[in-house]
Amino acid sequence: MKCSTCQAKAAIEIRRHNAAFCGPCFLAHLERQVQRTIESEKMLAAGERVLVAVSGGKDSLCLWEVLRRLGYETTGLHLDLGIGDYSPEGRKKTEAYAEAHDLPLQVIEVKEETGFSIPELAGRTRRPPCSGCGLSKRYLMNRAALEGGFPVLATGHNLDDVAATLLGNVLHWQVEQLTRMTPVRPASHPRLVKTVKPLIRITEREAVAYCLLRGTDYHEDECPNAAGATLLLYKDIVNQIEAVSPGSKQAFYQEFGKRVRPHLAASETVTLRECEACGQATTGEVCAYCRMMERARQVTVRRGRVTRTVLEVPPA
Ligand code: Q46
Ligand code: ZN
Repeated sequence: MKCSTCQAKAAIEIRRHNAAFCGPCFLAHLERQVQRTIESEKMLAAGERVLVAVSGGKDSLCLWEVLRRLGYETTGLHLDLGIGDYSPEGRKKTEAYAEAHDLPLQVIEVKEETGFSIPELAGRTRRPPCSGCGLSKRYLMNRAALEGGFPVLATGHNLDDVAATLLGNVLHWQVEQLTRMTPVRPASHPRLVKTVKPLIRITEREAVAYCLLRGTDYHEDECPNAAGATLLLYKDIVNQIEAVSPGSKQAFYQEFGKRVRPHLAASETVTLRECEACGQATTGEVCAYCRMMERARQVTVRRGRVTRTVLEVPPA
């Protein structure tokens, strides 16, 4: 198989584009794809400071490397979730990358910030780890971006992520979530930072190939809490369809954006206000994060026949 661009021996085939590339042409192709996404979706303006959420995995390090090469002024943001052996390794890879390229990096230790690691938070609130983790990540990343004066936060969600999420939301007709499935979430409130997903046209396999060809060392392990997640099942189903019908994955997500989402967005009428506890944007009086943390700090004390719920850990 030959490279579609230079006719050298191809290293990777991309069936949905009906193309194959040698190493250097693939790197240029992927960076071009990301730049086109950024421009067509108006994700980043020239000279804008970008906060990049980096876990240390293939997608986020691929994103950071591409943005760095495209000339954007980036700062990394790593959340140390305190998950067993998984978190230290991701943090190590992120710090090594930042140091190697002399890039600024902010690390937030969730336990230090909130009083609980993600597993402790799950135990305290009796919610699945991913539920508290997702909410904490969104909240802490938004707050870090606001406090650091960043106009935009970039995350490494790729085509596999968004196509699988779309399938899940369609299967259950989660209309509210479908409405929010946009490559760009604008800053619809002064306490919300614009978020963008520049890798939505890049698959997981391509992010891996990019990191390997660029020599970017990433954390290969998945979070232990991801095992058995329904999102993995949806990814598998989408990949099975893609294998027999190349291009379906991208078309599924892109056509949703063109044909369906505009109708949903038109009906979106959410009024945001400031959380009475923390000042972040919310639809109710107190935001979901503050309510979750309040629950985590409470313990139930039983004395004789009397049961009381008391605040055990003071607010951070
Ligand atoms: S890190 Fe957190 Fe993920 Fe681990 S606990 Fe779940 S949400 S799986 S992207
Ligand atoms: Zn709050």
